[in-house]
Amino acid sequence: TQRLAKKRIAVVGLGLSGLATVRFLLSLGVKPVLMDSRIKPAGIEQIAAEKVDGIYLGELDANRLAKMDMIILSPGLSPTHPALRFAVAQGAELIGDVELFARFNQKPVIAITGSNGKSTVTKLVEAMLKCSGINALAAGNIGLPVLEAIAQPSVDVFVLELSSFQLDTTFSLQSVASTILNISADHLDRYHTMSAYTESKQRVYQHTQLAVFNLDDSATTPEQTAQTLGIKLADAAYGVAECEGQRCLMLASEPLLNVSQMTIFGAHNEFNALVAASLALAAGASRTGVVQALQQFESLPHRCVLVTNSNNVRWVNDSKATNIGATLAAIAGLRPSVSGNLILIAGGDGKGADMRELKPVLDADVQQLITLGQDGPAIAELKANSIPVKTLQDAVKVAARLAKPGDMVLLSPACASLDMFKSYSDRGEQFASAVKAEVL
Ligand code: UMA
Ligand code: ADP
Repeated sequence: TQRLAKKRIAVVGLGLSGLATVRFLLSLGVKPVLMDSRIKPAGIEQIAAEKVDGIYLGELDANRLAKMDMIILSPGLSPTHPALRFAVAQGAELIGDVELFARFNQKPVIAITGSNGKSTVTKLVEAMLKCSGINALAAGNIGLPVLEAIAQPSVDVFVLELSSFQLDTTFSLQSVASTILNISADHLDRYHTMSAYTESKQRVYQHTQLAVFNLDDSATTPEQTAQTLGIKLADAAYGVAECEGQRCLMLASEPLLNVSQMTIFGAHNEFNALVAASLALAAGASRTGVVQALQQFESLPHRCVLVTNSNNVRWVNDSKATNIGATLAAIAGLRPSVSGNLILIAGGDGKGADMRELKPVLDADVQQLITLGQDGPAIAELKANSIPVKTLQDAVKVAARLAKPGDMVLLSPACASLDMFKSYSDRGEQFASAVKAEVL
């Protein structure tokens, strides 16, 4: 704290994590300079101007930044911004909120990253630890800023969901166990190449005692040396195997529970459950606690959730599928349960991904495609007779007209929502309302 108090510190970005960083620094008696590239960031009124060392809004000022000893950057801003690069070249230290957390935290950490499944695994690990009598708290990209979490009393273990943006500015985070669940194209508007994106994710293994990885996805294999545990559904040691006629989750070659007893479904969720169990056990969970959590866990909102079954047509909201990998997983997980047609609603902001990756699955598993949003046309051209629409409400109307008993209508956009909606949850809620208005 004393060392921090002597430094000139700027908090850049005043969103959720930036505001939590400011509050944390103020609680230590440190007065930071605040900056945001937006003229009017929401939440700015929460800060009393007299408590900080100045608030500067609008275009980032390179000269002001260059005067700083330390810059604490929000994940939504790229460290490659020219003003930040200039300041770093002049000697400023650039870190993120997770790095500051790491420097102050004394509790065990489980760290989770990957292109898809992060939130599900994070909440599962938290639940498994809680069911084992360990007071776990999920934080990070999942929504609770790490520097808000650090102030919570009587936490035994932090379960951190980390985005690649957060990992880019994290250097010394120690963890009891960590994982990269999978890597598929995402955020290419910021990373430009898959190797840069993969490198960012690999940082999660830097100071970990156990690296849990996906044997079916070589990009997740730890490059750093640590104790490792590879997971693969087709493996009888850590995977899914037949026992007494039932499909069972296996951990260390011992059956854990029947897959049918889990509340979440689909191959991707069986994998998520195995990774979560391995991480939780490393942090002290009991097998009984792990099983109990898997039997009780409720699927997170907007991830393959049934909105309604009306006239034997199931309407499913998977608005959280903000990249191609998530949509492929949803279709692979759900298609086997659909006796009729699968009607897919997709499109939005593709974040620079190559939509052609969807083509084989659109050909094989999707009977009718409805597209919307900025990158809707790039998806529409992959399938004959696809129907472009202007709004999500129109998409629902078209789907309602086409759907017959036995069909499923799936909103799984493979794209971010920000071109048309406030967030993926706003998109999911609008979908659910439109469905209810149309069919109920
Ligand atoms: N922004 C500016 N100028 C600034 C600062 C931010 O234009 O000076 C914009 C960003 O480009 C972005 C938005 O404001 O569009 C929010 O950015 P932020 O860095 O202020 O974000 P926070 O509100 O602090 O929320 C962040 C994470 N957001 C991002 O990484 C973009 C949240 O993850 C996370 O829950 C929160 O910290 C708490 O740790 C959200 C997210 O979308 C869910 N994450 C991405 C994802 O999951 O794909 C990475
Ligand atoms: P994240 O936090 O990484 O975005 P979520 O758990 O919120 O992950 O799930 C996001 C989307 O990814 C959902 O649409 C879900 O169906 C899909 N998904 C979940 N787990 C996996 C996985 N292991 N592999 C691929 N897709 C997944």
